Amino acid sequence: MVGSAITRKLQSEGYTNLITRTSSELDLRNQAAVADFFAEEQPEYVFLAAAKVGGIMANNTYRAEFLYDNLMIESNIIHQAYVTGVKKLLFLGSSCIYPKLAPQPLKEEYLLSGFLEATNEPYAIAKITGIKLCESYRSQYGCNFISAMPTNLYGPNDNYDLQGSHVLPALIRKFHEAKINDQPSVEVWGTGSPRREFLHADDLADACFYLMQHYSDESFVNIGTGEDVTIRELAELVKETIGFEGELRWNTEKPDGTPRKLMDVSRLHSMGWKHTTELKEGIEQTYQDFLANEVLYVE
Ligand code: GFB
Repeated sequence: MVGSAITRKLQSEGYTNLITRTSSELDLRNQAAVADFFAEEQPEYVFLAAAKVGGIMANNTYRAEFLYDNLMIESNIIHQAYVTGVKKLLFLGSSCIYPKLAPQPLKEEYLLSGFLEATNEPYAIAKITGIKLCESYRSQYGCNFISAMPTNLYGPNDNYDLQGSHVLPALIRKFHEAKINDQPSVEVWGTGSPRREFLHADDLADACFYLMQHYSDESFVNIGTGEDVTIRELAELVKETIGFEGELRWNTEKPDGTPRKLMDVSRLHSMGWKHTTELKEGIEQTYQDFLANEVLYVE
């Protein structure tokens, strides 16, 4: 989802010499394969969006994979970017790097000030390592490697697998299927009280492009909207957008995860960047994209 959004953004800005690989073409966990790729292609600018990602259940179930895959991907790419003299690299982390009970909104300086949320601790540790790799290659070797921490994302090419996905695509699929199958209710996980912030992938891509052009400091930067909703409010919004008229059934056997993770985006705003797609409009667009690609997304 993020890689394709960044590619669309670069193409719309007129860039043509884009070097991309799918995971089946290049296994980024393989050190030798990544070294060969960098030596051969010699990229000048690197957007490091590749990662093993998923929603709360995937993170909590595949804990070893979320740690190992992400550590390998980041280490291989960041090291080879240094070896081959990449001019600039942008590493993308996640809002789950912050302590579970950090004050809200989350300021960049709260990193490593408390315990992490248990359901995604391995993923968070890998993403914190990515930040530290960028900082360390900058301080030891003078590499222009920067990091950005996006909030929860959604948009075209999201993962709609109900066990592995994040909440927004899961709700789109569930309400859509319940509507067309005339089901009386939809199961929603947890209590509905956690709060989450959602950013459209195209806004994220725009922010990444902006940072690549305008930002070259050591400290990482939050990317978000600065606004959040409860999962209950989100579910009502998706339900209304799709036009499902049945009930919500809250399954409290499923985890809530962290109670809130609202980004403090004042650093990014002070640099002159702000998101453009509001949540309601973004959900409408994403539902249209889901309808157009349903066969592809839920096969
Ligand atoms: O999006 P999500 O899976 O991840 O879940 P996190 C957000 C909230 O939505 C949780 C609830 O409170 C879920 O219990 N929820 C309700 C659902 N219904 C559903 C459903 O059908 N599917 C899903 N998936 N959730 C992830 C982290 O945390 O966020 C990652 O695990 C990463 O590490 C990512 O940081 C951005 O927001 O809780």
